[in-house]
Amino acid sequence: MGASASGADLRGDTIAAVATAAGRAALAVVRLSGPAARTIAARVGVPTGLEPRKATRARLHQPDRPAEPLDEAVVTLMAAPRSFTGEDMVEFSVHGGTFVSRALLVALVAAGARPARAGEFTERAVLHGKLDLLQAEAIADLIEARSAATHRAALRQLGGALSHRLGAVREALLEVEALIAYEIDFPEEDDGPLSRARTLEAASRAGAGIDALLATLPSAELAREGLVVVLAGAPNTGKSSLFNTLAGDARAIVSAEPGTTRDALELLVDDEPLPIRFVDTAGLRESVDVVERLGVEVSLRRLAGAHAVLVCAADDAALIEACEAIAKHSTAPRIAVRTKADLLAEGDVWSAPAGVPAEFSLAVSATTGAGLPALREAVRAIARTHTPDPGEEHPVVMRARHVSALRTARAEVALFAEAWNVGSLPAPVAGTHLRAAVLALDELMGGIDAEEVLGRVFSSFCVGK
Ligand SMILES: Nc1nc2c(ncn2[C@@H]2O[C@H](COP(=O)(O)OP(=O)(O)OP(=O)(O)O)[C@@H](O)[C@H]2O)c(=O)[nH]1
Ligand SMILES: [Mg+2]
Repeated sequence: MGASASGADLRGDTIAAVATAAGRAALAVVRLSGPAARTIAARVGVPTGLEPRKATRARLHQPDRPAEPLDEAVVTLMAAPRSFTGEDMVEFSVHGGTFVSRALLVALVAAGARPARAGEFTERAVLHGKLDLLQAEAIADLIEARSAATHRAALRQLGGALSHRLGAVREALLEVEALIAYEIDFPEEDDGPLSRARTLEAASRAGAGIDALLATLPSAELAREGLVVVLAGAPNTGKSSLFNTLAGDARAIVSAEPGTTRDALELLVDDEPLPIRFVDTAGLRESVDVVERLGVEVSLRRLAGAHAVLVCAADDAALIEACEAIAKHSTAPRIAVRTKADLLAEGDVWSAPAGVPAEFSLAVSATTGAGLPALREAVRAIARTHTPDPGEEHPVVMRARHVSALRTARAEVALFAEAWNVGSLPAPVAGTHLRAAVLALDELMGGIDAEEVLGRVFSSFCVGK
């Protein structure tokens, strides 16, 4: 395994890397992992006989040259197998910035370590059975997380929720295999239709388990991409101004000239239960201007993909009209937004006109910020209709790798059920589909010696992780 691109040498190799991002910072972390970790650490000044898990101060120096200091650091030994990688690990908290950590890495390499490849620490954790492959991917997702929703999904996967669900599906498949093995071995003890039905029932349970996981794809995508909320309406109704207020920044050009916005602008705002992707679009009208017409086409396209629409208009009659017009282009829930509420007569409390064809109605002012909390709340209410009950443990499939393995497994289960149902194939042949399904799941969880899979997964990791 040691010669391959992905397989770590589980015996000889000790790896080192800077685990924190380069740049000006108070601290940086350098990690060392492998059987020679203690010896190599000692060569750069770490006291010998460190007590595991106890932070110890050390005066680090060039290998075997105490007169050439590197840094005053805090060093912690995690002894095998109770470490992240399952090997002896030494973690150095050194002073931040780019120089000290790089110099220590060079010193560690001079003392006998090898610079780690991207994701190699986590790969070792997988190879030592500390994590399965799905949990390892969850670490990468956790590092990449940009919203509370993706953070939550990654933590759930790291906690083993997805592995657990897949394990249950795998168990169901093994049960089917056991049932047909019994038939193959003892054909004379034919239980007839009863055992055939039992086998099919177990296969359909496994199939349903896979379907349930595949059904989480849209919610995983929403967590990553955000709920798409399109601001739409006639020109000059204040869409871009509202967009800017939501962004807290002058992102879109605003002017008293109708037809200002041409291209769609996007803004991703983290929120609960989902991040929100606000999209400002060109005002909808018939125009002779070619560019504006193209802009309107973009608006209509974005409307078709919206999860919710903020229908903007600056007076009540126009608001009703705009809601009706938008309904032709989007079936998503509408929030009727009466814009420029600061222009209402003083003391006037706006109430939605009767029969406005929208799920929510409210008045906002981009100028004063009035009505924005209600708008955010209405958007949240729509987001909640797209998320499962937060009280439940819902693992989701996040990656193309998961989807493709699950689809393979699902197709094989279906092929098995079909062959079994019509009795067209002898049991051992039908059983090959079950094996293929189990193998797809094993590859997904990293349960088999799949170096290629490991290589593919870990190449996208950060160095030092
Ligand atoms: N008083 C007041 N004026 C506003 C408000 N929002 C926008 N306006 C004004 O309305 C005009 C149009 O604003 P925009 O935000 O460019 O409108 P738009 O809907 O994006 O227009 P198009 O891009 O042309 O479709 C500008 O003169 C803004 O200053 C508001 O809340 N109060
Ligand atoms: Mg605009």
